[in-house]
Amino acid sequence: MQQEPWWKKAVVYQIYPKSFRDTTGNGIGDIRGIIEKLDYLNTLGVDVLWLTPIYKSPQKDNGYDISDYFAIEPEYGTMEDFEELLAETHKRGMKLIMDLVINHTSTEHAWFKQAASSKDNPFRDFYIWKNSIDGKEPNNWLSKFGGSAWEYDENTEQYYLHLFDVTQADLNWENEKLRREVINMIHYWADKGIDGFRLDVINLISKNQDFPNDPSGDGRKFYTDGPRIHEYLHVLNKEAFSPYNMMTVGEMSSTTLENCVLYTKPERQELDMTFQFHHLKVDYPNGEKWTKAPFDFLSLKKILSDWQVGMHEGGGWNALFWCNHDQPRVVSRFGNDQEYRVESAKMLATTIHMMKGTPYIYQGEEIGMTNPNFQDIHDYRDVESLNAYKILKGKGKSDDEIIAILNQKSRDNSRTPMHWSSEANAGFTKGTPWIKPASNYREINVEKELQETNSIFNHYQNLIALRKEYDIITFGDYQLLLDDDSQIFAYTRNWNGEQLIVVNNFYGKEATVELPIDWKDNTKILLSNYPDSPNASRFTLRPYESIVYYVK
Ligand code: TEU
Repeated sequence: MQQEPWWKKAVVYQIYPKSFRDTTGNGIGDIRGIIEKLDYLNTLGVDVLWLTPIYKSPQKDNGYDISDYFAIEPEYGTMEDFEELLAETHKRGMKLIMDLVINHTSTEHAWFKQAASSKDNPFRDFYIWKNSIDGKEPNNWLSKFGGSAWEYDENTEQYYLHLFDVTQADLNWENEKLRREVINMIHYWADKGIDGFRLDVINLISKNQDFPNDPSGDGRKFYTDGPRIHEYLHVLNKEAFSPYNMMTVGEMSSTTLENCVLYTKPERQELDMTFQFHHLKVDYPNGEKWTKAPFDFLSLKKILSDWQVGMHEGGGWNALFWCNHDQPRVVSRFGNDQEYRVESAKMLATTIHMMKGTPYIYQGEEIGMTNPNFQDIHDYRDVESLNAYKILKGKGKSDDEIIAILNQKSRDNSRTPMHWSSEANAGFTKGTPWIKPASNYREINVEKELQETNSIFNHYQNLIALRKEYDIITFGDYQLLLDDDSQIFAYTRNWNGEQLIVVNNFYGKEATVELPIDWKDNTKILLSNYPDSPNASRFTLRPYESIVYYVK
């Protein structure tokens, strides 16, 4: 058998440095805070750390607006701190990947300042500039953060494109010089010894060069998985990723299964794996995020299952996740963050970790952190949430209605400080935190989790340890069971005559289950979230009960 790449058996932990651990007292997490917690991460058992952007940035979008790719944001520390972090991570047998944000830069970046200075500046073509049409924007494309995707520049009398915030100008990938600069920049970080990259909204970098109007939509069909995306990724792979044997995971906005197979099929040499978000839109009725809505459980099962089967059959590879810095806390979203917080957090962890792909854990997920339920708009910090507030206000919604929506949907739900202890500010900072911690940190924190034997943390440790022990978790193929059951998410994994049977109750009420399986006497329970779970093909599951069976 051909040797499988190491990252197929790995578990990744995502760190949002701003909210992880502050060692200086300025209220903002920093690199030295990550170094301080490396032993904790090692105890959890993760293999790879992914840092969201720590490059120099005006922080309009918390670092996704980069003004210098070669410098560390002073709020987070120095290049020496970073080098120490990398060395200390490697010393503990873990790897480190960074965020690569190359769809756009901050408008504070030297390239943009040059580009905006005059139409004939040599950097003008690093960005996308268009004339107005009939005195208006060049087309009707919308920014993902609300409003037009075009901003008028008075000085040069043209518009520039920004698919995100107005301070995040889209780069012009048609320009060979820009592509060369990006490759040089990747070499710089690769030469420092980092182990790979998470590529931010990478499937948006190639735009339809006609920049057509989109009467029936917001323009996304003209730049999502765009015309030259596969070519660009192949070149990045050949010239930058492969020579350094880097691990790569692409964040794919509104992508398709077909494209993700193409992005990750090894022989095409593009990326190693992809994040897709369709399973995290099951609480966006008719595609609308900014509304309070329950989640559609049958769609959740179907979407995840289609991707399990489709990526397997197509020879691609999934990144598995519930949470990141753009998503609400999963226990508040698909579980129960009150009475069954512990049970449902464990159940959700098992559901995703037993699937085929590389799992990602977002800081705080491993202790069951919840949405903070901020009641005051002034507690919110996120640019997208604050824009949504203005837009919803403009549509006549009351503050109470908007707060209820943000409580469910805001990206700040996952950006509150990590709960280290029951000390002030959850042990995150001795100063004033840049965003308030959730008020439940005295009950939910790392210190407490580490003292308990059946903690959520412990459950994540077990899941990681099982992945190391049982190759079927990495390689087995996936089959959904009980497709139409509106309460149970059950599936099997099969490999080399072995079988895993994973059964999860997604609700706070009991469920009687009859598995369409020929039950074998030697079936054993590998993991469950209740003591004395049943071992049979017909049984009653308790609220949020979750069981993994193994048979050979
Ligand atoms: O996110 C891209 C993205 O499309 C989202 O998940 C985004 O937050 C969502 O569409 C808003 O509704 C990435 C980063 O993860 C995010 O933090 C950045 O703000 C964004 O790119 C721009 O760099």
